[in-house]
Amino acid sequence: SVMPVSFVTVQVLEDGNIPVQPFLDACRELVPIFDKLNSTAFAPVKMDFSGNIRKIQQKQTSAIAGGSPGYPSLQAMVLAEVTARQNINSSSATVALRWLKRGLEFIREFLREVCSGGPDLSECASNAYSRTLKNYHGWVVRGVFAVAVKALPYRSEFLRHLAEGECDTESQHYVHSLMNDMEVFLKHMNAVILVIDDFYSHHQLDIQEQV
Ligand code: EIS
Repeated sequence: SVMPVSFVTVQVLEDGNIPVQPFLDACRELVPIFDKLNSTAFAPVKMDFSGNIRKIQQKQTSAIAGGSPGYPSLQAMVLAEVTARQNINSSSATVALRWLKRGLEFIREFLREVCSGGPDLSECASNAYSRTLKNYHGWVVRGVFAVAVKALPYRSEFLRHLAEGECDTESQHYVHSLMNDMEVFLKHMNAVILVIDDFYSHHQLDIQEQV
């Protein structure tokens, strides 16, 4: 495999539950890829995405520190908050996972655009944005996006960043393996996102407000 990111290891149990730790680890693995875009324009996005991960991690870590085995799944964590009426609270895992899901939806759509061959990454990102995060953003945040999108590198440079080590993005073989890996990755990532999305819809937790 040429691509390090592995949502492939995130389990969705037979009952549809998603264990917390492998999910958080997979999300965290995405951050260095965006780090390599190496631009201050991506700093707010990275902070937000990492902040969501950190918040959910803290909730799990403190449950374990308190002597419990921890939440068996993301859904159990959210439902515990809903039951305790803590889900509206801005410091809740329910809010953090809602935004993390939206970030993942954006990344999924972006990588799908890249996979289907879009040569212009700004266009890939804009298309992905229109289908996902844009709906939840007011004009100020849309402006932040417009700035970030201009800082995206060329496609070949981005593909080189996805690789584990040295590689040759001019090589057909390399690009072909990368696209294969990415498709496998996307398939797994999508399965996880759909489960979380259904869960949020089912419990009416997917609030449509704009930030
Ligand atoms: C949420 O933020 C917090 O996430 C949440 C809680 O505080 C809640 C309270 O209302 O607010 O305002 C944020 C929103 N988050 C709401 C916006 C942040 C800046 C987004 C700028 C728009 C740029 C979009 C994409 C940029 C193009 C990048 C192209 C790259 C190819 C390193 C990983 C990279 C991830 C990339 C995409 C993830 C974007 C996530 C944005 C989410 C968002 O809209 S809580 O915090 O509950 O944890 O405390």
